[in-house]
Amino acid sequence: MRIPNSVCLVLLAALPFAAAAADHEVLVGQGGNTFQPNFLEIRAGDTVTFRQVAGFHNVATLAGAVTAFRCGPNGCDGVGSGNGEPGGGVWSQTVAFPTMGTIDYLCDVHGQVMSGSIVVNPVPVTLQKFEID
Ligand SMILES: [Cu+2]
Repeated sequence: MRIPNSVCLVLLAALPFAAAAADHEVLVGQGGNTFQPNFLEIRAGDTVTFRQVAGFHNVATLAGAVTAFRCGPNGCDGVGSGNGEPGGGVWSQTVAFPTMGTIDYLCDVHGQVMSGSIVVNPVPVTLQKFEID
C-alpha cells in the first residue's frame, strides 16, 4: 500500500452558490387589510412582488430598514418618477432585497393592523472542489 509522502491541498474553493434569484409574491388587500403571507423568508438577491388585489393600500418600510421602500399604484419612491402613495385598484410592484436582515413594513393607511416582515437570509456557500494528492 502506497502512503503518500506528501499531502498536497490542490484546490479549496468556496464559491457562492450560483442559485438563480427567486421572486416571491405578497398579496395586498386579499380579503381585507392584509398582506398574505405577512411573513416571508427569502435569500439575499431575491425579489418580492407586492400585488394589490383589492382595497386602498401601499407598502412602506419602517424607519431604519436595511432595504427601504415605499410602493403603491404609482410606483415606488425614488424609482424613476414613481411615488409610493397609497391607492386603489389592482397593481403590483417588485422590490429587490440584496442585503441580509429583517425588514418590517406596513400599509400607511392601515398601520400596524396591516403589516408584515421579510427575513433576508444569506446565500448559502457551497464547496465547489476539494482535491488531495
Ligand atoms: Cu392598507
